[in-house]
Amino acid sequence: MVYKRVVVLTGAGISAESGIKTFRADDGLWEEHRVEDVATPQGFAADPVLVQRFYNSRRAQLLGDDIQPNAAHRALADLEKVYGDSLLVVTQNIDNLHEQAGSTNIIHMHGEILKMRCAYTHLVYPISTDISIDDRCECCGLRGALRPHVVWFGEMPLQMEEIYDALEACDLFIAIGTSGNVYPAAGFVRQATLSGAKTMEINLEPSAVESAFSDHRYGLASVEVPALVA
Ligand code: BJW
Repeated sequence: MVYKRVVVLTGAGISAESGIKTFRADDGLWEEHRVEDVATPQGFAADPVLVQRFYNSRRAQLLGDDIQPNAAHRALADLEKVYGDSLLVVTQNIDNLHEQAGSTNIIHMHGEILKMRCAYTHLVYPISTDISIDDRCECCGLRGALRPHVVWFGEMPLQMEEIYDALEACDLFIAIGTSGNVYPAAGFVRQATLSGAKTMEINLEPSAVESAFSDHRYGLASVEVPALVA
């Protein structure tokens, strides 16, 4: 591949083969939970214990021995060795599998499950264990102030200015393992197209925005991504 600036958007599908559930599959996370209950500020306000439990269990799973980056994460890390800072991975995933594989130029637009945030001061802290609503926040000393450092529906995704700057400057945009149902990420392909970039979708199946892409590869991310960057 010979491009000057590449932006790769990743979604839950890239981590599926590492053993992390996607959201919208038949056995996905939203089959087990109502989105409104666990992924909105209103859900958190109504039942913080349920929401903390949901994220505590996903954090415990991620920190278990079974979850490792797969060939797709590793292929993107290898690509960064060639492109350096000219390759930006924008992930919607809150896991740390891109980092574990060796990628360093990453934006976690929907946050990171291994961090927590004070709801009042917005200070962000690393976390490796459970968050309980009884925990006191380091910065404000209040109980119940700590929340997962993630972006719920109705909240503004992170580092949007940097992302749009990169989309305006890129000549290749690749989306991997995302259903194209959630905005603003689902709209990035249109921004990249406006910038004159080639656009490619890699997914198990056509996404909700597949017609916006100029190129498509359907199959497992662990097969298609290494094949693309080889
Ligand atoms: C594989 C595979 C394998 C599986 N290999 N592939 C009406 C129109 C437009 C927008 C809105 C609207 N009404 C409301 C909105 C806004 C709303 C929104 O988009 N709602 C939609 C439901 C319509 N968005 C927001 O509220 C966002 N904020 C916002 O818009 O702020 C205002 C703003 C304005 C202007 C500019 C900027 C901002 C915030 C969205 C936050 C989403 N949060 C979540 C939870 C994060 C924390 C957590 O993880 O718990 O993010 S929801 C969930 O969905 C999570 C994901 O990151 C996100 C996307 O899911 P993803 O990754 O696509 O997963 P799946 O499961 O859907 O798809 C997986 C795909 O992989 C499938 O296609 C499989 O086939 C494939 N696959 N195995 C290859 N092995």
